[in-house]
Amino acid sequence: MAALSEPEGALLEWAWAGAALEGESGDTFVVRIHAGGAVLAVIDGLGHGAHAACAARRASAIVSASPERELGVAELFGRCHEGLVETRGAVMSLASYDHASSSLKWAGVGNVEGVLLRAVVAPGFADMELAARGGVLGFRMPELRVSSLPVSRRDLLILATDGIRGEFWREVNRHAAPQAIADFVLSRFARRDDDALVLVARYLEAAS
Ligand SMILES: [Mn+2]
Repeated sequence: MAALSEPEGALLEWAWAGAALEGESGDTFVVRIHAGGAVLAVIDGLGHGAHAACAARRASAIVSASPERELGVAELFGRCHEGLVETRGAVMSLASYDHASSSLKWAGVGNVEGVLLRAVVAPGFADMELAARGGVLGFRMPELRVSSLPVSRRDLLILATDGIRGEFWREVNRHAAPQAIADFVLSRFARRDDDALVLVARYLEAAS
């Protein structure tokens, strides 16, 4: 599907791939670059079809439209939970890069998988899987667990809904172009009994 990448000098290069089971996908994503960093989220509206898409769109609108000073990870989850009360509900994993400290905070509610694959694996810079909490935004908000990690140039973040089989990241070529990775993951690991979406972002911290 659509190829979207940021130009040279950007904080991130990123791409996504997705497929709907039928009609409109209940999976969606947000990439929001702002002055201090970037917020990325992948959202899966419960079930599939129009009601799932409606819930996912509402969460994505909240993350996209929140004022910049209110982009804290816990705040965003709280606002999505409140905003989704009248919907079918959604699960979400979200990562927030802070450019000044070269760090990333991430958290998940429900089963959107997140992995951080290091460009160079070193002490303190191991590959990481996001420890998401069980729950559904709009219905049951767990106590959020926000983790903070240092990030290095060219580290790769991948967020994928449960329409993608969970072991996908073990077979990814972490040095490939984001669109090539997204297309590979979708074509090889989509379960084909659910909507599927994968978002791939490489951190391009400005060389100093
Ligand atoms: Mn799903």
